[in-house]
Amino acid sequence: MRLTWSDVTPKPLWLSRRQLIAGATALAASPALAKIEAAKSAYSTDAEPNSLEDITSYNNFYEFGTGKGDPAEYAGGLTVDPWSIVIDGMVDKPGTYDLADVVKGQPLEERIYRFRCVEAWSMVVPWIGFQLSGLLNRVGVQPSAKFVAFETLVRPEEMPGQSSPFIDWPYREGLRLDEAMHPLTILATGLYGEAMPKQNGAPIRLVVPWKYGFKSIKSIVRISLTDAMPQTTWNMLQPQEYGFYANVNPKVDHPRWSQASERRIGAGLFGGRQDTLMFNGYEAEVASLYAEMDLAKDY
Ligand SMILES: Nc1nc2c(c(=O)[nH]1)N[C@H]1C(S)=C(S)[C@@H](COP(=O)(O)O)O[C@H]1N2
Ligand SMILES: [Mo]
Repeated sequence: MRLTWSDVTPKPLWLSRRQLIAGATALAASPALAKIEAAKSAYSTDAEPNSLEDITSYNNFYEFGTGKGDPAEYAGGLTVDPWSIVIDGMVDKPGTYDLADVVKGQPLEERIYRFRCVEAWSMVVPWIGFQLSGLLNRVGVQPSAKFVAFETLVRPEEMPGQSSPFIDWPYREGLRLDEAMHPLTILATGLYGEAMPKQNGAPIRLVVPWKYGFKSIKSIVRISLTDAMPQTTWNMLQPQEYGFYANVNPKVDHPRWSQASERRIGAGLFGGRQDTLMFNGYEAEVASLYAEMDLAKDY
């Protein structure tokens, strides 16, 4: 039997100290914080999840600034309700879907996944979400479609980082269709059994656990089916350093640093370094997707 975070982690360990002290009454009083009921998944790792504090205080979300603490500091002002997603391109049922409609009928699962950033740090996150394939099947992917493109919200009034032209907003990502349909690929609407924290990409974000973290685009407002490889934010910025595929690969170094090992956030100053695994440890599940490719070339 697989264990969920609540089985393995006493609540005081994953609730941050700050929340325990300042938020105990607010937490108990808020009906919005009702636990999301989700089934356990065979795709979960047995590794110990990071604390809620780690997961919500050390973030990359450039819409709120480039510092690891900026998302936690500035994302609180983001309006996530109402929220809708445009689904367009090569689909049978294009349209603007309310978030409730996107999620409707999709079985929510807890997926405890390893998460590996291209910057060589990593975490283990107990996501709540559903398979992207479920949504794509519902809207009907046409035979001509070969890729899925994603875009994040553009709302500079609420996203202070968007006043910087460093990135050509919106933040963009993309997957090949078979990658998008893979059962490990999820749209996550929460973590630790509750709605997605804003700094982690509320109200809905992609999670592709065998790829570097930048592929897992946050706060999605558009999903487009297309026959051409989509433009993706980091590839547009630095094509020599960040490819379209961005599969975690300890044997293909970033031009400026090694990818052979990673620092597990929260694991302590000396104990936190560990070997990076091929496809972030999901090789058995996904290697067949890339059988024909030279992974050093198609990085
Ligand atoms: N829209 C958007 N999505 C994004 C990013 C971003 O800056 N903007 N950063 C990416 C990077 S580099 C990483 S490592 C992960 C971080 O996710 P986390 O903060 O939930 O750990 O989000 C990814 N998704
Ligand atoms: Mo990242």
